[in-house]
Amino acid sequence: MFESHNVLAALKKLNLLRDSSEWWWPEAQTFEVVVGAVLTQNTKWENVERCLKSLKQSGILNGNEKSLENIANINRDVLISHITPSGFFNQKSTRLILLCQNILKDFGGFENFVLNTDREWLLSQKGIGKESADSILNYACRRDVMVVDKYTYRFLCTLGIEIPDYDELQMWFQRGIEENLEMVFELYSKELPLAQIYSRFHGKIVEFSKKKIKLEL
Ligand code: 39A
Repeated sequence: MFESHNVLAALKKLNLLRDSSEWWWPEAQTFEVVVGAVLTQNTKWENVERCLKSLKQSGILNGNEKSLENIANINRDVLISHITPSGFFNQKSTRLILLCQNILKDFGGFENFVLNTDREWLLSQKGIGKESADSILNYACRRDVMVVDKYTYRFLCTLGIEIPDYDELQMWFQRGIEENLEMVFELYSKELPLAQIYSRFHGKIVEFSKKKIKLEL
């Protein structure tokens, strides 16, 4: 039987992230991840990219603390006009505005949110499920959690392991890495932060799934 570090080793040989950023998710560790995590629910990433581009061109997302306030205070119809390509825009606009208002109310700003939020707080927000919560925790807040989305579930199924429960699937991926960290560091020839190993592992799985090729373990 194989473990998740064997899967990482096989994926790593394919150089799937050669055109990606260090943490795979564009603008990782910024507020943009929070917006992307909500918009990417039930849609293709390419649609999310169109929305993010539109939000940036209008100055609503502008790479600093103001972005959070901009969305917390935006007129809903204006937000909808930018996020229509992501689908479910009525729901997503309401949820994104409320999420940003609650971040401001409970944390005062994005920096404090990054340091002090947790999975429980995120899951208590309307429209934030485990996948979105973990995307925010890992890609925005650098926490040691691996996102296990539908790509991850289906990918592991193709390798003969079916784990339908989100938390169990996440545990399978994380345990194989955490219990074999020395081997994982050797793969990278250096000690990457665990959070970044998870970011890149998840990114590799998504990129691999888009290619529809077979993995040789
Ligand atoms: N499905 C996806 C993605 N595909 C992605 N990227 C490419 C960069 N992100 C960040 C999230 N979900």
